[in-house]
Amino acid sequence: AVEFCTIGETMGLIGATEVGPLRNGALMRLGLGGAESNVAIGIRRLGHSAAWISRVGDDPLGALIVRELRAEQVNVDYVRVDPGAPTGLMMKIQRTAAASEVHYLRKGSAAAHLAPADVPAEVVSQSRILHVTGITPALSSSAHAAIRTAVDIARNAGVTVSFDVNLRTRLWRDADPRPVLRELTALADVVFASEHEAELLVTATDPVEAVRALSDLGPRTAVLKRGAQGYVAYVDGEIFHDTAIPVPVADTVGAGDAFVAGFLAGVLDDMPASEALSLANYCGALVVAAVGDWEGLPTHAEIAEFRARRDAVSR
Ligand code: KDG
Repeated sequence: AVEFCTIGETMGLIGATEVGPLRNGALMRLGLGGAESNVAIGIRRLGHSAAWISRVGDDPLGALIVRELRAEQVNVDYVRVDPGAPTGLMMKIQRTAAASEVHYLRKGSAAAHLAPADVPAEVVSQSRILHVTGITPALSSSAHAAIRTAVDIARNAGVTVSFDVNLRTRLWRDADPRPVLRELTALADVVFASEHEAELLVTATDPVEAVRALSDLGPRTAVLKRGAQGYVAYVDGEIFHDTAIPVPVADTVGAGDAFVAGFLAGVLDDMPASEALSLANYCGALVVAAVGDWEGLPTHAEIAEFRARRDAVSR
């Protein structure tokens, strides 16, 4: 059995290697990215088994994604190769040195065809944590149904359900994301949200009120991810908070996924909340300090080294 499983879309990712608008052309580097598989990689690097459930197209991007995740020792046994639709693609540019911009070519992608039959019930029910995000229900109604199926299986089996709100405005177009995201929050044991996402779901005047209000929707644990300002968390009735660990920022995309991976790995290690949150904070910092959505995800050894030599050169 795998300890952690997640379901969602991973896309090819072409990222500009220079700053500026895309329309003028730019040198691009090909990789991959997807919120859920980013978390799976992070959990795996922290020493736990992880499965990523999805669909990819029968094309080189799909092959690249599966190959790379396998290289990260993420279980890809439950990834279906869909001959009828392409793997999605996302383009990431730095419009200015401080601001990333993401464009999607994912409509009708293989992962948008995810459906309840793609969910391996035995894998989900035998895991300790199922992680889903608010991206998947925005892909299609069958993808929405697939994560509902996974969540129902997990809940019935007593598996911890983790939900990252991950609002992607461009995917919702004219639809109102709130009822769907609120419902998934209510079904989760652990919810992660940015301040903006929390504002969408609950009414609160400060971060502490926001995490309490999110928890009132259902989850025992609610975590507000606040970028450089760090986090505020409500865990089993107790408030925890800290600022982010300061690092030279290379690329902020993926910081949230790294935070989630660190926290959930801490849960799998049965760490007290304060320790799991600290691990999460280090994971966020180390991803922000590296280019790429997931490449900087650390191992425990890398975190220890970073803590020991924050300002020194490691030789
Ligand atoms: O979460 C960071 C990115 O990797 C993620 O945003 C890509 O899955 C992605 C999406 O749908 O935007």
